[in-house]
Amino acid sequence: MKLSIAIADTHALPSAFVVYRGFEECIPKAAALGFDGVELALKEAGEINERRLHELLDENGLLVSCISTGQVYADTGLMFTHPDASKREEVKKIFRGLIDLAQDFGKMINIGRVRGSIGDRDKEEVECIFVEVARELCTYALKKDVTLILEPVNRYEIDFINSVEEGVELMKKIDMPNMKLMPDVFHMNIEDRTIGPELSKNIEYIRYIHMADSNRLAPGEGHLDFGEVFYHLLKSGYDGWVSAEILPRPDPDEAARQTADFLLPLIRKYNNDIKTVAGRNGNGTLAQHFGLTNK
Ligand code: LER
Ligand code: MN
Repeated sequence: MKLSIAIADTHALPSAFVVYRGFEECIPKAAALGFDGVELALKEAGEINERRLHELLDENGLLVSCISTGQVYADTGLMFTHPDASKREEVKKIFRGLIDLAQDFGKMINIGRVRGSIGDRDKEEVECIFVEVARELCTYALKKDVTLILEPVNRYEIDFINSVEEGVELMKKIDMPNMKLMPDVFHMNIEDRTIGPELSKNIEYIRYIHMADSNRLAPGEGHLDFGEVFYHLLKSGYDGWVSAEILPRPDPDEAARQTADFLLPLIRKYNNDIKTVAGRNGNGTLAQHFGLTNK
């Protein structure tokens, strides 16, 4: 398991939901705290100076974990399920550019609110459009070894694909090998019956996980049971990225530090033990594994 943190460049919209702003200043800071990678929040591929980003990542020994696309929606209002087909062509073009970029940076692109909402339309009609667009982009991305990761987002932000269960239904309908899920435990805390068991049950679809506490502060600053989350991930053998997508409070540096202080020791333990304990279901000693839970 590797740990990442959400970052945008200095010119990103105020609404970009990231901890850090500014690649030059913050990539070295993330490395110094012990993060393995950065999650890039972009609105289009042209924002990136690829050569300089490569240099910065190499100098600091960091990877790009994935490219996130909330700003595509926030900046342009474009969405996969836009009723106007010409607008759907525009969003597909932006995504093809991001897929090309992701070949070199992380090989994963998220689909969050850019999927669009149902509003007063028929749910099945919206779903059909979504499946068609997602399949087309997956077909393009497959040739480039890039995976699209769909993020269930809670009902207070969007009315389409709120829970992991709904995300899994869509995975089955899209039926492409490079279409996977990106659960966010903050949204799961609102929408799903459980967090750890739900992740474990659907692990075959899960390629990436957003971490934030119940109040969207750094893990450890709210009341989510991360011991339970890590326990179930360990049992199911999850070995992918987890990424801190939290409010930059009390300030970005402190939020990043709190995240590293809380998650890095857990992840060290996790990586030590995953080889020996993965797959051993129902072992009572695992329940206390992380010293945070007795569930
Ligand atoms: C995006 O990853 C997300 O979790 C959304 O809540 C941002 O609005
Ligand atoms: Mn998220």
